[in-house]
Amino acid sequence: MEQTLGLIKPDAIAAGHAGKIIDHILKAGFQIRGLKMIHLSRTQAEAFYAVHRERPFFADLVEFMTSGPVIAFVLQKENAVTAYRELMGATDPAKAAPNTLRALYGQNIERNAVHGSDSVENAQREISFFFTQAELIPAQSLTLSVA
Ligand code: 3AN
Repeated sequence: MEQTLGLIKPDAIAAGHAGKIIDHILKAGFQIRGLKMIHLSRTQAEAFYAVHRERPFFADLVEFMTSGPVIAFVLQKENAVTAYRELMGATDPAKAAPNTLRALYGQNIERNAVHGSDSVENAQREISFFFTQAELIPAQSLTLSVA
């Protein structure tokens, strides 16, 4: 089963949207294998977004991503990378399809509420950026047996 790395960004946490975003993700059938809240240092944010180092928005992006805590999570589902990108919607909330996380909770192309890995390869890199293998819950522990 495929895994992907998601983030709830500082704007959505500050606006009180974290609970609704997690609820939306669970209702879409994703399992959460790991979850933590972390306030990224400048060094961590620069490393996480290193591929965008040369882009004009890089300094602002790092500033924003270190302005408050983020919630990081590992999601599991069939085709999790693509499925979660679809649930998030386009990078620019104004262009995101109705009822996607960014259409519902994003403010603009930078403060767009959530992040999701864009490939299986990047998902593995981003998961290990935030989580050790020991911090991830084994899939079989996520199936509740309710008496
Ligand atoms: P996505 O998050 O949809 O994969 P990327 O990887 O192109 O989009 O961009 C990473 C992050 O950089 C975005 N989530 C957004 O916060 C920020 N960003 C992207 N494009 C712009 C832009 N033109 N102006 C400001 N910030 C941007």
